[in-house]
Amino acid sequence: MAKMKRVLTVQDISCLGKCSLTIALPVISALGSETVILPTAVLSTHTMFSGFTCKDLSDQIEPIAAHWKKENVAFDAIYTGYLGTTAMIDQIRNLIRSFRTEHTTVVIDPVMADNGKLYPAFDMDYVRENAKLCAEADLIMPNITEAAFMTGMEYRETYDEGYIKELLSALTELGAGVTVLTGVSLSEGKTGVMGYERATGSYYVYQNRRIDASYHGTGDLFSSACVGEMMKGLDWRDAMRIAADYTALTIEKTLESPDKPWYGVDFEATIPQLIQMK
Ligand code: PXL
Repeated sequence: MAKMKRVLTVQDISCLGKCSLTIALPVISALGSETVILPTAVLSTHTMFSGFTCKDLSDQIEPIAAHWKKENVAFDAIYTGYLGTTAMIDQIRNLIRSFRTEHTTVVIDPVMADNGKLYPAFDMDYVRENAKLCAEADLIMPNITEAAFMTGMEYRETYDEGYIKELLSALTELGAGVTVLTGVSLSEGKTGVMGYERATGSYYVYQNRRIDASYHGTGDLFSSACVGEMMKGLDWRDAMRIAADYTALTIEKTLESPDKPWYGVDFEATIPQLIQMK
């Protein structure tokens, strides 16, 4: 049996709300990797609820990292998501530099915006810091809104492949070897991803059925599934394809739920299928 991979995922923990760590930990674990977590903040809920509490954990990052160093801990992947503050981004850059080896895959999902708007806690300083952080990554996976903010390009709701290629080219300038744009819809009734690999100059497009529903945490679900699949040894293109299929299936399953949860998807119900996906 191959040695188990170890992933460090760095994101907030929203106690209620099915996003960030409450998705990354079960999904990556289910795909067979040891999942080490580093919570950047503890929130009562994700930020789409009103009145959420938030305790920033920036004073914990360095002592935790120092302890891991003492224990000689190493990671096969470091995957970051929602971080919370510009100061936190700076700390996480140091953490990545301190723990990455030539065998570590660094995946950055610059979680900060969707549907043309920044999430409540963020401003343009946060955008600029995230754009700088992308230089540390082997692979980045922003959505179109995050890509537009980070590159200064116009955000468009209707677009063609030319616009997506321009965004990918501007994102590649941020420094990562592979850039994947999520939520890319290239024809009526379809949605998926489009990626670009700097080393080969090649594009990858995957389009799936588009389900007319918008759920919180689906970006985190997609990214976590990608990371988990890549740790199984899959090429990034296959990982994206499976993650897109899993996300679509999970949204469909959630729509069938009698509870109609508005705040998150029923990914727990589709984990058995994820494990079988090829
Ligand atoms: O799913 C992204 C996300 C993660 N963490 C928190 C959030 C959000 C999106 O709003 O609020 C706290």
